[in-house]
Amino acid sequence: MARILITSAIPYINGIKHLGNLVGSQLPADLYARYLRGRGHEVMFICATDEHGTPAELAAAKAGEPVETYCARMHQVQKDIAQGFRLSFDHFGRSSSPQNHALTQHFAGKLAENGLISEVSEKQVFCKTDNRFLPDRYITGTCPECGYESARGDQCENCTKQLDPTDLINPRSAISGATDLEVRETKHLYLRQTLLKDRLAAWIDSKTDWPILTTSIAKKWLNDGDGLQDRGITRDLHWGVPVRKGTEDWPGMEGKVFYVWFDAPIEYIAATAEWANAQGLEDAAWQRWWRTDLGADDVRYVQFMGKDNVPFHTLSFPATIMGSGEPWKLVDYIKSFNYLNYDGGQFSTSQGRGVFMDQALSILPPDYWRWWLLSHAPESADSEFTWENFQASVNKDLADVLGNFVSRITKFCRAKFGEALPAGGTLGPAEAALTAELSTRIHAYETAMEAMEVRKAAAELRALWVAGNEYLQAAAPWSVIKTDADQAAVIVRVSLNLMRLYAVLSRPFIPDASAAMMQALGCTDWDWPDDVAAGLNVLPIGHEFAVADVLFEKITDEQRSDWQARFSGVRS
Ligand code: B3M
Ligand code: ZN
Repeated sequence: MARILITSAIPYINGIKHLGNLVGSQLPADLYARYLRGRGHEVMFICATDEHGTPAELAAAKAGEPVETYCARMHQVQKDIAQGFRLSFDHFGRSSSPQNHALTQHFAGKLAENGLISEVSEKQVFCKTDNRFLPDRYITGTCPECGYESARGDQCENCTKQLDPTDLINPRSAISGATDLEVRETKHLYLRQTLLKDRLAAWIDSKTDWPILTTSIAKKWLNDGDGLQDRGITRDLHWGVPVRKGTEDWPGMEGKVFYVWFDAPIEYIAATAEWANAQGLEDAAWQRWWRTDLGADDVRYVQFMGKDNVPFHTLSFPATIMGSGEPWKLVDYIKSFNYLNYDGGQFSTSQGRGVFMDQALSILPPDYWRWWLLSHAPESADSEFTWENFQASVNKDLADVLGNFVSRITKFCRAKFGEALPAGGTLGPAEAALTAELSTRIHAYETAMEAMEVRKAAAELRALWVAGNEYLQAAAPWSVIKTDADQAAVIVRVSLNLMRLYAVLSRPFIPDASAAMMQALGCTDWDWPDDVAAGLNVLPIGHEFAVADVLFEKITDEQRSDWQARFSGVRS
């Protein structure tokens, strides 16, 4: 049994995420966590809301609420939606937690002790119309790298370059559009990550098994001359973690907070501490996941994120960890994703284009979305959601292949033998061939899952469902029973046991359908089929079951075109 720590990029607090966000981090992380738990490993799966920064302040102001109230409310909203998608976090934390305040201040103090913080008196953009300093992402302008005209002051969405607002050409306030920006003097802390460049480079070079998407982005920003600059880690804002050196005041930094991107990844650790505290456990309970001197040396740590988050996770956060000089766990593997597009364009939170998580759940249960999103995950390239493709996948894979198998075998058994596994007959060559095929395919499924090849895993799972259908079709118990009831009984027993295997194997992808299959089978044995022959013999002769409700309803053409029209425009 291994111990695996899994974190998903933590979603910003303001607003509800769209399906592209979901498939880029939280959902594949959940797939992996569920798979590993299914194999009997010890898993700690962590996510949280990313609550600091100007977007939260502005959204709260717009909602007419104090920012603390707004964040508490939106945290609950996001938590409920995550539950709606069956995201099986061990803890869904909050970056505004006291634990994260303390840890963020602790890391800053250690970095200062180690000579990795400089105090820089700098000129910052102040907007007279808005009467405030403008945080980086609230200044827009043209990217100096690629020419994209709506680049934000912290990062260009188009080419992923990390930016400083003064790099932008033709800058303006993203809050008001005002161009009466002026530069004022203010003091900030900088993380001297350039001093860690060699260590970071050696570390990234040692990660030869990482996906190309991850290492190519990391190396680009590490080696492209100005990629790894020292970065400001404080801001002139009210809402955030107050700047302190550990538990002490930081002279000259009164009234300032840490930059949201400094405290957000630290929340992975803090959320694990929140988990332990919520369970009434000692600090040792979370430290054994994060401190290599306190038991985490045998933990494998895997992060999931969209490609735009890769620079912060391959450079800035590791710089914080390494620079602390303390034995904190560094990530072992970063699984990153490209973008999911929506029906001929892009998902857009600002324009409300596409399907958002709450809307998705309002029209169909979570398994339908989980299956489509995971089986079309944007791994090697961007992928696209279309309603036609969604309808076709659901109707074919879920309804025609898996759903049909389950309905056919349970109904046939009830009609001919009653609602219990029938006696009689012995396994023959067809069952031996099925067992051999399932063994090979389950092995391929496991290999894909362990490599986090999400699409491939989905394809292997589907192939397993197809194999069962083909067996049933060829064995044809509905014909055999006319001449040989014992032989028909064998086919039925094997098929009902196969249904249990499908519940176990499919659970990481479609947990509700798996639970429904198990419930219909009157079974609670979720053991992974390490031995397929034994796995096909778990439900004994005489074991009672009930015919399952329809597992998946087909999506009609009318529904498809209704939804297509409903989600084409702007979210109100
Ligand atoms: N909240 C950006 C995002 O949601 C940011 C991720 C933080 S991960 C520590 O894409
Ligand atoms: Zn750019």
